[in-house]
Amino acid sequence: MDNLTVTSEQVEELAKNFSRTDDFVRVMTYYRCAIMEIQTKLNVLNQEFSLQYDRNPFESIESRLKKPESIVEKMLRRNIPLTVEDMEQEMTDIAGIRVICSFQEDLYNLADLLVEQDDVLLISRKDYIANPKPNGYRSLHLLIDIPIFLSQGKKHMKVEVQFRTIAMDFWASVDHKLKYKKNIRDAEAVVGKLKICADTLARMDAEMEEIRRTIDADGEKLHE
Ligand code: 0O2
Repeated sequence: MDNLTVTSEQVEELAKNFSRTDDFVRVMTYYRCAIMEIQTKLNVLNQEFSLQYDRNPFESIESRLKKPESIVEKMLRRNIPLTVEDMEQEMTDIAGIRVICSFQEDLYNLADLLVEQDDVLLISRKDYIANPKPNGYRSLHLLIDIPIFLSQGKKHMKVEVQFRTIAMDFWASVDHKLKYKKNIRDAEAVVGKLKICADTLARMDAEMEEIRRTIDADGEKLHE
């Protein structure tokens, strides 16, 4: 079958069969366990950080496993053989975690503290905050290797962790809607406006960070 001409119905059918296999179900359970491991690490850091600095570094954590249709669609698009082994080897975003912070500084601190841990291996780091995408997308993406401990032994899993501020997340969720909407009148103008919003939100993040620093510094003086 020519991967370029596969219809959405065919993808759905292939995904249905692929996701029914025992191997697929087992591996997806492992990915779920890997998400739980990272979430626990982040929750521990959040608790400890709040003791030390009197605030929580993150507002919320979201997680998701990529849907079978999206997995199959991407594997076909990238000419990856449709096997569970190749999926584990080649796909890096099956397990995803999104950490939403109020402040940019906290987001970087949290990411550093996570990758410093003994059993966490950083595979790659994409800093779309320092280097935003041309459309204005900003986030810090870490691809992490984490072991999970099973009755049969240890297994290494890949998890993609995205760190964003609330403002970056707001922007990304609006941008995401644009991707799935067809027939938008003057899509070019919308893209342009979104870029302006991304820049405005980036300035706002910087100002909020400044306000937080002032509040923290004055708060310390009061306690002296
Ligand atoms: P979903 O539904 O969030 O999972 P790849 O992921 O391999 O196709 P690449 O370049 O390796 O491509 O990934 P990259 O740039 O690290 O980005 C992957 C994920 O980041 C996306 O996953 C989105 O979640 C997010 N992302 C990246 N660019 C944008 C953007 O311009 N707008 C928005 N809203 N999100 C973005 P998925 O699989 O596309 O989507």
